[in-house]
Amino acid sequence: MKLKGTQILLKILEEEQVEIIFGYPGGSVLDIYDRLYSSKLRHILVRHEQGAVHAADGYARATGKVGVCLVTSGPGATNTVTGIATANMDSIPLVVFTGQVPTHLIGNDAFQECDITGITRPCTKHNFLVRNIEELAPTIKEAFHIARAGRPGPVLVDLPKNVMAAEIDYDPDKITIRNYETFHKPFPKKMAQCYEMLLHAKRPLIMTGGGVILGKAAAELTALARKYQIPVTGTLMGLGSFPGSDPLWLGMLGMHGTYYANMAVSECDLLIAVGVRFDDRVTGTIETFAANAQIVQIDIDPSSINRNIVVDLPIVDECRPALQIMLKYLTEHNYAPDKEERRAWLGQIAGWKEKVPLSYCRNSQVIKPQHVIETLYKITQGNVIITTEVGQNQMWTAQFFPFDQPNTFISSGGLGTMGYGLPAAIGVKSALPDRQVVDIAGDGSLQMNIQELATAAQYKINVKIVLLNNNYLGMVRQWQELFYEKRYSFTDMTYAPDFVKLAEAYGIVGLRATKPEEVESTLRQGLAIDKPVLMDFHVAREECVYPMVRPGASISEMTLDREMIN
Ligand SMILES: Cc1ncc(C[n+]2csc(CCOP(=O)(O)OP(=O)(O)O)c2C)c(N)n1
Repeated sequence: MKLKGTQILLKILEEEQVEIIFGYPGGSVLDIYDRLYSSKLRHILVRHEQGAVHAADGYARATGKVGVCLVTSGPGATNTVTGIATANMDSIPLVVFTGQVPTHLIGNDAFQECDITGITRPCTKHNFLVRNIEELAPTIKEAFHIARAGRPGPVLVDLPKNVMAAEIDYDPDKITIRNYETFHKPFPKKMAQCYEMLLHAKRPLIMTGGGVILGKAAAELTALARKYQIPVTGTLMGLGSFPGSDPLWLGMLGMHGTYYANMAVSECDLLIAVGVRFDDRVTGTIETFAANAQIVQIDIDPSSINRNIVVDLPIVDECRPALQIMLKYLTEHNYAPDKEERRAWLGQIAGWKEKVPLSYCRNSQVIKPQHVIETLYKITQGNVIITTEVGQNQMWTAQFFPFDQPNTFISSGGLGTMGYGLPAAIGVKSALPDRQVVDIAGDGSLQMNIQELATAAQYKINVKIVLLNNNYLGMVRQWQELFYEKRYSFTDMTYAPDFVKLAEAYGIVGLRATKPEEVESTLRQGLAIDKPVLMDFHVAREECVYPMVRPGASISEMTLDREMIN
């Protein structure tokens, strides 16, 4: 059957079971958009191409499927770069289709031409420029395969206009692509080593990361920890991979980790790190990180092993089968922790928890941002998917909202992209319309992609925005307070829109709370409305996120708030 390039693209999207395309049209993709006009594929028109990529990324994080977006050449393509880099840093599977000028004009500085494969080479898992119609179908298939396979990531496919207008015989059965699957053998020797290490460990600790969520290994990790009573800490990306309300959970470690998680890492004698890459925000000074421990690291990506932290036992495998094999091995070999030793270790951790719990001033006259987050948890009982922006709002969410399920905390970890949360929430909610989806935002970040309120309004994507409005670029202000003698250089955001009026201008609902006693009622009201709602909480302006590990310090050296120390 002879088909045009545009038809082949849409056919393969259907074959790949793509449910939603997030996109924005332009000259180079007009033919594709014309096909979409009469297609059953669902397309959501965003208001900025960065929003399209973050929405596809939110969709992918919430569903575990590949997120898809479509944009035009030149500025449309360059506007996707931040979104692509965000997904790349957090290993999120995306396929980003960009229009391109016709092949004979490539290299001519043609109108809206840009070398997007060159630009995105360092921030994609892989990218392609489709040079002729013969390459089109296998390239698109391969793009989806690469996005998913092994450690996932974003793949860009650049589609010149003339290639999409050309025709070719299309037979899906004849498409062959390279196989990128990695094959894993069980590692009996390594399991024996791990067993020995556990047998000798008096103070074991599990550290869980984003790889556990991406690798769908949360159940196995939880089983391992619970069966052998091993306490668990996690990275920002790992939140939700172990139940946040389980007593074995110590919260996040690292720069804004809990006192007890950071102390446990520093004092443990065995660290089993699963699906983590030991980011510098997590480790603090490398030399002193888990200095008393032997380290086991399980990761699908060999390049993550021994890159930042040298480990004693590397296991290169997908997290799920690796943990399954480990559980089986430990069961078959009747591993059981020494009861006294384990009681002593959990007791030591309980002591740290009691000495320095996460806390804040609870009888303040102004709204504390932590209070808003805790109240959100109380009202929803955690039955909500949270996206965040970047900065203090993100850290307080990580600290004060216990995530019990994987894929419910959706945040830009590696790149730390302000402006991520709103479009990501739109992506999540469009995939899972029956779930409550809340973007916890800072006023600076929210303004970076505020235009996406129109997308939410147009498609009735009823996301809720909980704006922790401190009229500052709060996290940067915090660093200026602590390290630059309160010289608040260009972080005051007092000149801001009236967010309630702005919400109304976009056709959504705006609510405001200015006093602590209004927090709960505002949240209840906002969550109950069947429309997108922006809730503007005027919070304590100069609140800081604590604990804080100063840059260059060990994670056991934390700056604490006086409120925290019992
Ligand atoms: C696109 C982008 N630009 C700059 C930064 C640097 N940065 C990190 S946190 C932050 C402040 C965020 O302010 P806001 O969104 O108001 O959140 P708050 O910290 O007050 O909760 C800035 C500017 C960033 N992470 N991303």
